[in-house]
Amino acid sequence: MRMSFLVLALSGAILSFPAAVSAADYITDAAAIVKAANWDAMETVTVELDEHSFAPQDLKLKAGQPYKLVIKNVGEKDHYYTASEFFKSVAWRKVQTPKPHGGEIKAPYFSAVEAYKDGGSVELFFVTVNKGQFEVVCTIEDHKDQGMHGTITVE
Ligand SMILES: [Cu+2]
Repeated sequence: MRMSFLVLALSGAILSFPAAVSAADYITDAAAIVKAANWDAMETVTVELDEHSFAPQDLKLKAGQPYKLVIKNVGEKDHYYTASEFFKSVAWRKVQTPKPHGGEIKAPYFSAVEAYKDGGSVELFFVTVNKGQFEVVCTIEDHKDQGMHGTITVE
């Protein structure tokens, strides 16, 4: 009797624990997740940044799926795609700007991407891991209040 009570108390503690730590963490075993993923099944999703919107405003992604997310600025001002919690919730393969004059970055996580005005784009390659709904904003001046906010939902 005493034993089963202890197990119940423990499992309650374990169940409540991941939600408390996941927001502050990033995906530490990203290399293994990226290596195991089937990149032939990669899906490409493009978000266009303009004055003052994200199109689409709300993204729905599947957990465990490899993606190429293209952040493209079709506007006349520089814009940010800041999704710090989402960027900590995926396994990163790389971030690149297009060839022939672009470059590539590999990093465990980061908080924001800026795409420059008049057609600048940044390509994000990752595997979705954590489910949830994450906020996206443009942090420049009053762009968020003017409409540059949205969500990324991973199901
Ligand atoms: Cu903006």
